[in-house]
Amino acid sequence: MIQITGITLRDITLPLKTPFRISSGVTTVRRIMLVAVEDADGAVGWGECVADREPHYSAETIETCRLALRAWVAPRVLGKQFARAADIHTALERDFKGHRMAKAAVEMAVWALEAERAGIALAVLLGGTRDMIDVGISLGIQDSPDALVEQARAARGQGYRRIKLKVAPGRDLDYVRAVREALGNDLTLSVDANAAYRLEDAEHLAGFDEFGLVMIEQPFEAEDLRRHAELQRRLRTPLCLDESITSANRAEDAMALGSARIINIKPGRAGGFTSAKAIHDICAAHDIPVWCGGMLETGIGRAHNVALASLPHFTLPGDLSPSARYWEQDIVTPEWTMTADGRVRVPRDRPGLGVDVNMDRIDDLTVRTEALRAP
Ligand code: OSB
Ligand code: MG
Repeated sequence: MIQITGITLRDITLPLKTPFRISSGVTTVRRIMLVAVEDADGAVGWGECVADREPHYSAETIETCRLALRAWVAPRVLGKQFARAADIHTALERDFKGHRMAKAAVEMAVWALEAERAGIALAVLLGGTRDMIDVGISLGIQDSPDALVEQARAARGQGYRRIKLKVAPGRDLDYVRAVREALGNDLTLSVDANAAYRLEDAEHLAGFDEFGLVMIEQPFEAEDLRRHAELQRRLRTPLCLDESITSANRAEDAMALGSARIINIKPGRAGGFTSAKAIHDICAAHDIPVWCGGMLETGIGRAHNVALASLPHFTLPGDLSPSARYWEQDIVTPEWTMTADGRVRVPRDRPGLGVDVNMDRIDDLTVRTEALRAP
């Protein structure tokens, strides 16, 4: 039995080594809400909320998550007993719509707690089988095609197994063409639009077909499954959905409609590991490849993502860059690293997250703390 006695919300600020620009805006300093869940025996599990300050990626923000965690998540979890972390999902779904990023932060922390208590790796508890995962990099929008070529060249040199280019109207075909021409056809290349286009752009988007991309990620709004299906019928390049995939049912709908041939799974977006595993399973049943996306997480969120990505049907490289790509210093020890041939090792031999949470570092970065306790 897991008896949750406390949930602590800790906001930290952490500057990115280099600003990260996507179609909806630029991030220079990340503000991240970490969640520490404590049980009656004093064991702690860590979670990381993937919501940002502004509702650019989804409707949720750090402040909506804070409200949801305080008002609705915490009361369903605190002082309650759960046989296993998987039961948290049920408790958080009953008559409680949406707020998936808020739910995920606690749900994933409880999975980490259960793994820690059981003395097994989170990856093993989740059903992971792989011990090495292919890593891809997501390159932000640059000021010129030449600048992007330099970034892509450096990424290839570091061994990344797939390079994803963020695109937006006005910064798309010429940028991709420049990278293709400079680095050749062997490079595994994809693009991610973060919903910056509309169906009227279909003909323009068909211009990507000549570059041999492995996928075009989320060209349209999250809700636009039918429009994605219409675009997919007009493109050779596979579409991949990210923002749209908030549940296993949504993934099933997308597959049935033909909205995507590849799916990006982010547990922090989909309400947690139980939901992410269900998306993984339904995609496996439909033979739709999946990969693990990222949200510029710290080493805590990365531990969760690496553990999930070790499940058998994650066959494409994940956005699981090493700590040093994002931060001067991460908040975990050891930091996450990548092999010279672009892979990350799954710490299957260490209990829980597989890395230690660096409390001194977190204390230094903390700008706000809120302790929620059982009544
Ligand atoms: O769409 O995958 C995305 C970062 C912030 C918001 C959305 C996305 C991203 C990334 C970053 O692509 C990937 C990473 O964490 O390295
Ligand atoms: Mg994306």
